Amino acid sequence: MKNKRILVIIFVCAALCVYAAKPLLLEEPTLKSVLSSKFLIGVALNSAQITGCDTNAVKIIKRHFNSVVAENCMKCQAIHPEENRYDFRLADKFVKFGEDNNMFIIGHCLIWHSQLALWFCVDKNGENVSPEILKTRMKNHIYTIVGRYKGRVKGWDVVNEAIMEDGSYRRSRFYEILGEDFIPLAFQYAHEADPDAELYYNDYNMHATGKRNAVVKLVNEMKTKGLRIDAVGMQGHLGMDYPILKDFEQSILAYASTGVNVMITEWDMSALPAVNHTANISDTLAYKKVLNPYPDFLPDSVSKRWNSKMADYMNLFIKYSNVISRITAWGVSDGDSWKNGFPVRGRKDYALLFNRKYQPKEFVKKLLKEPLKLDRDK
Ligand code: 9MR
Repeated sequence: MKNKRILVIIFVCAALCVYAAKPLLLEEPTLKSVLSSKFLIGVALNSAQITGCDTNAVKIIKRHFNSVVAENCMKCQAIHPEENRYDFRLADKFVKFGEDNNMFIIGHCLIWHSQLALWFCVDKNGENVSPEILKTRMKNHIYTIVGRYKGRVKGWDVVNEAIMEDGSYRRSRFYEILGEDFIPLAFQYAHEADPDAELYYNDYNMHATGKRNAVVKLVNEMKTKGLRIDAVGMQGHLGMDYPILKDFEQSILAYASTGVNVMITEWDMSALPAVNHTANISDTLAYKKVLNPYPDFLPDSVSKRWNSKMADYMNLFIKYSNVISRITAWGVSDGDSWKNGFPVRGRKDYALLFNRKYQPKEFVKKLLKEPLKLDRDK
């Protein structure tokens, strides 16, 4: 009898333990659970993820992120390859993916000199079209794409990479034909196409003083003209020794001073040394080693430094979460990163938040364990 009672007590205790442990398991921290009070945490999706082929990545995306951006499928070359032909197949799937998973969906990007369909700025003879024709083409392009996803895509990178580090305008065909006006015009068309959508200017090397001043001027001028601009996107393509954190911080403050939000878009950090194209190395093997120093794995010492630098940046973003409204990683796991082939084909990089086995990097693990208290681990 006594034994039976003990057995019952053990059974009840075990059941209670299982019951108590269950919610704990369910509530394991995720990036979005620890950061959602600070900012949106987003990720760029490639075609294997959008179509669901990369099931490991899809699990991570659904679990950790609450915002998505199209890495490539909304670029002009992909979505509008010919003047009278759009290809929405992948972009439609991308938007559906975001909606099905309750995510804040970002469209990237409407006007960009790169990945621009060949027809866009030229006539049959390859000569620049007139300002009027280019305006009409831009308007059709923006109205059609933004209009199609009206109310579903919540924010657009309207203009991408139009200003150089020294603050001058990039000599793109848009600039050649329309001068500085192409930027406000693009914002005007995007706003007309979806008055509720957020609109962003997005660029890289946004820590550079010349570019910083020019972008601040641009935003202020657009606001004076009464145009909608919601945020400046600072692409976060970082290296381990570049840029200087202080410069990046200065820029966050400068962009925020205009009254718009700041977004850290396209976040990644190359673990490889910067490529010095002028290096004079006569031995081919030595040259390959310099360009692709970690073809098998990232040594611990380098990995530690990488994690420490990424933690520094995450701490900076958290410090300014009153003005930073979104952080977006430019890919899920290291294998996805554009950095693997850049600037030299075939080199292996380790730039993202999850490794090639889809495991979180050390700084991410720490962040999940002790959110908002990332310490430097040198
Ligand atoms: O990551 C993107 C890569 O897959 C593409 O081949 C490349 C060209 O379209 O663009 C990469 O993304 C770029 C982004 O659209 C704009 N900022 C720079 C990014 C890295 O080149």
